[in-house]
Amino acid sequence: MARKDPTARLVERVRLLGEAADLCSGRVDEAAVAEARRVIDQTDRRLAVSGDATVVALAGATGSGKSSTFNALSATQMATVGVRRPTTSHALASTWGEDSAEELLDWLQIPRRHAVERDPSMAAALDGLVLLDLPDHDSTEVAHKLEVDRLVKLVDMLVWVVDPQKYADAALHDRYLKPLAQHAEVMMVVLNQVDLLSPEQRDQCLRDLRRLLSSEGLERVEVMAVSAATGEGIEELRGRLAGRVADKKLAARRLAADVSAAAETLAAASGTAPAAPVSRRSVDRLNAALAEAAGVPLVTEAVGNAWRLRGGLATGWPVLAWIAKFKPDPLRRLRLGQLGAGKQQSALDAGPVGRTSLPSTTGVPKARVESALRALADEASTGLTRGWSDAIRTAARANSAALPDTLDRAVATTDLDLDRHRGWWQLVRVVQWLLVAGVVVGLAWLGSAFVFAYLQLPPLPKVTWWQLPAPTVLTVGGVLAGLLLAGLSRIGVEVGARRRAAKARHALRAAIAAVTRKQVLAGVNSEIERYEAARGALERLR
Ligand SMILES: Nc1nc2c(ncn2[C@@H]2O[C@H](COP(=O)(O)OP(=O)(O)OP(=O)(O)O)[C@@H](O)[C@H]2O)c(=O)[nH]1
Ligand SMILES: [Mg+2]
Repeated sequence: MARKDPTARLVERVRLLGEAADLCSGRVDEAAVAEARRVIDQTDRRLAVSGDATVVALAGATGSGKSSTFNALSATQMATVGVRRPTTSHALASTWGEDSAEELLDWLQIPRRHAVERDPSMAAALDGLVLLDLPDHDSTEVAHKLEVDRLVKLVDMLVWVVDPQKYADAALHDRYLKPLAQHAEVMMVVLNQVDLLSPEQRDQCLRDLRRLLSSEGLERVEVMAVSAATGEGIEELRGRLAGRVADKKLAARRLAADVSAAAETLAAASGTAPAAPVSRRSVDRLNAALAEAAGVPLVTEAVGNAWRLRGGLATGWPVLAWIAKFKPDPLRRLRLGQLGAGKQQSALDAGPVGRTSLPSTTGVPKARVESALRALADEASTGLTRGWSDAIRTAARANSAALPDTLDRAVATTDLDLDRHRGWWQLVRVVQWLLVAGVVVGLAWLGSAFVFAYLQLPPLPKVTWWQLPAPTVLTVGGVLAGLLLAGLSRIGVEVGARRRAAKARHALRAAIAAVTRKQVLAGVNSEIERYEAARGALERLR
């Protein structure tokens, strides 16, 4: 309902208060939240229909004189008063006051409307009144009844217009009055056409009507006698309506005050200090503690050592390198990346990832994680009220039970990038084996020369390279070159090992930072955002 008046503001304020109450729920003193909700509920109910306009409907049986009363009250001939029954088939509206009730009437779906010129006798007393002339509720026309039933639920006040013949009609009492007994405060019964009665008959009639209403639990309903034809009692009826209009305006003002008070209470309970975002330092500290707890130093060392071992095996002098075969591979021992097994899986995806054999987090690293978590939560909740800081602490630790497993999974699924950068190992290996072959050929050659000499056979033809005998060059040179190549390769492997270790550390740290973001920071930040949203809403309400 967007009437361009203080009501629209009130509606917006109620919305903000509702938003704040929802956000504060569970984080702030429940009494303050409950009070805000109570005020919202009450205001909503009052505002739902009409803001601070007062919608009064004239309802009743056909021919009771609703349209005549409507005309009398609005001093117009807007409504058709007919002899043929029923006469009125669509609701009709008259509005009083400066504020446009267009949207309200659109919402009520009443296309026929009329703005009443200011009534000099009442001055501004009726400003805000929206008077409806309804069709008859006991109509032979089903549509009339539906229209009445629809509007009865929406209006602020119902004025039941009855006539001396049909005031006790069961259709009215059983279908409307009795079921609406809870709403006695917002109903009125007007006995019309009293000009047709003698004073005694009138008293008799009113007494009877009151008795009937009392028997239905409606003793508090106002009863009046009027005559739309002569104008008797109309002024008094207007006076009563003016009273209702004033009540509603007063109520709207009081509601506005209630909303402010509830907002104030909620703001005090929730806190007004801005929340500090989590600092880079706290996050770094937590990441470092988690990296240690997850065994990142252990893994990076193993990466370096595994590279050295594997590089040594591939590029070392084959005659000696086989000894290294008996050394266990440090990464396989941790059940981590094997060369050639590049894995790219998110640490948070559930999936069959075997646990690593890294030692589980206990003792000092665990205590360090705890304290880093606590420091981060403390920092994020500085200056906040108890409920909010508790919520932030809870959020920071929400996933801490699963944290060791999540971290282990993060480590296990990090691509340690051990597949690349080792093409040259194969080349060196081929050269090494060629050199070994050279040595074997040299040795065989020397051996056969020795056997030939021993058996005094003619010597083998002499081949010399660089003025040295070829078999000697092959044998000694092969060994020396193999050892030299192994030595040079070792330098290359060492450089690679350091680079791999550094890269693995980097990748593992990134994986752990992702775990921190999802498992810790997301919860903390959403709590901070929630606090800020509540604070923003309450700030705007002040
Ligand atoms: N004598 C007398 N006749 C009245 C009075 N009020 C209304 N009437 C007459 O009663 C008849 C019905 O009046 P309406 O105002 O059309 O009644 P209604 O309740 O609007 O009827 P529907 O539109 O059919 O539901 C008309 O002939 C009016 O002239 C009154 O106070 N005194
Ligand atoms: Mg009518």
